Amino acid sequence: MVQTHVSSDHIRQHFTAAMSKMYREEVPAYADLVDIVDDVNSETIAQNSEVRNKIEAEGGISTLNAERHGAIRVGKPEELHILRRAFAVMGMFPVGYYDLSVAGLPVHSTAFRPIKADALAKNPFRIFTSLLRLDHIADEKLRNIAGDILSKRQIVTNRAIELIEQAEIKSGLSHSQAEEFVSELLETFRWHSKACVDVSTYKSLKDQHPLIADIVSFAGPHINHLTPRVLDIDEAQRRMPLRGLNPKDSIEGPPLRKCPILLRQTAFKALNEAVKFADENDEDTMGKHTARFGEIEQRGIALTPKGRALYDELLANAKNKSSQTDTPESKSYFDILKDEFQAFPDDWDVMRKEGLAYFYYQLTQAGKVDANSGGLRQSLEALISDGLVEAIPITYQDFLPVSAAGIFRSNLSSNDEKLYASDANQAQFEEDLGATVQDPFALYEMQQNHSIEKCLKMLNPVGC
Ligand code: OOG
Ligand code: NI
Repeated sequence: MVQTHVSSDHIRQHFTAAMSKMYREEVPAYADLVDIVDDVNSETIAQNSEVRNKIEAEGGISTLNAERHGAIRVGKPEELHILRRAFAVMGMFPVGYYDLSVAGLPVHSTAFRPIKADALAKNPFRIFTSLLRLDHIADEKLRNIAGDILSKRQIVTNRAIELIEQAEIKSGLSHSQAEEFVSELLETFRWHSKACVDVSTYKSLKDQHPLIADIVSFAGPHINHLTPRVLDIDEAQRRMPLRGLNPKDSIEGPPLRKCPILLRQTAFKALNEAVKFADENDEDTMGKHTARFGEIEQRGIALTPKGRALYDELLANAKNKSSQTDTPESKSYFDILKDEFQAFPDDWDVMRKEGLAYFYYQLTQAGKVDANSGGLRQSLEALISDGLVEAIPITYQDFLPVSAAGIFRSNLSSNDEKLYASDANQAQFEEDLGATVQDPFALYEMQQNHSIEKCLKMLNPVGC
């Protein structure tokens, strides 16, 4: 009998739910954040019928409430490599290269995520994955110690590796194998309250950089946050302190707009958690480690390289201005940001015509009627102004290095906002990964172009 495989989308959905349950149990403050998000989302839906219809069209409240992303940090190339294979079983592929050395962080990263529009619609769960750059540890002795510790660990269970191999050979997993795979893989991301280094090693790693201590001192890459989607991030940010959560000072990304762009995100700061070091055996001598937090996100339209350049420029201006004006009567960062972004058109049609953002084109009801009668020959713009074709914003599915750096920083108790010389090394990252990372812009552009071709073909059937 041929065994039927479950879809990779199904495995990803199952994995997302299992990670969510584990993390809510591990970090009760995260469960509180999820409660805030649920409240804000149901209130927003109740108050706004346009939002309600949109959410229903996207699959309803359970799709809305599934987590959108999480993040991990791995220590060596082999770990990145095996996780790339594990995520592929769940239809998650590396997209984008993020060089975080510009923010003084000794890591570079990618995001594993679904690629196709239908897979994203079912469950867009992404894992932002950072790889430690050992060569960024200046102290040679410490670099060798860290390398030595990392060389001894295996972060994926033997059974999970067997199941990954099975999935690769057979192009999928059966239902029971998929369940076993998810529960085995969960072990990789579980928290370890016992460190695998002694307290003095921990301290010297931390002195180099808190991120290095977080990556090297434990048996595995614990999930460090999960991020649900919230429909009103400003309101959720306001509510955090009311539930005893300590939010970071400002929301990362663009300001609030009528036509949302890219990604806005904020987090409650990482908790100071008790850990036991390898040389401690008495509860009283428990040490502390800061790693795990909770985040929320709200996404807008994907920008073209031109739109992204404008976004980067305006954001940099706002950051510069706010660091120069540090008097009590000076404007808040939020007001400066809002002022700067006046220069970014807040109108779908203008953004589209100026080539600032990506859109998905589809036939309107009238367009469908015309397609059946055939014979038209018009440009895309004419078809849009005649009401035969409509342009729908394509949602941004990726991350933003400046925002990511802000999220890292607020959770490492570091206020260092300096920019460092870039030390990007995508080629090395891809070699360690064992695959190339896909270019996010190319993915959005392809989606946009396919949709245009489809519309034109349906409306201009004669010879084009
Ligand atoms: C990852 C921070 C990046 C985001 O949402 O930008 C991130 C980390 O702290 O490991 O998750
Ligand atoms: Ni995040």
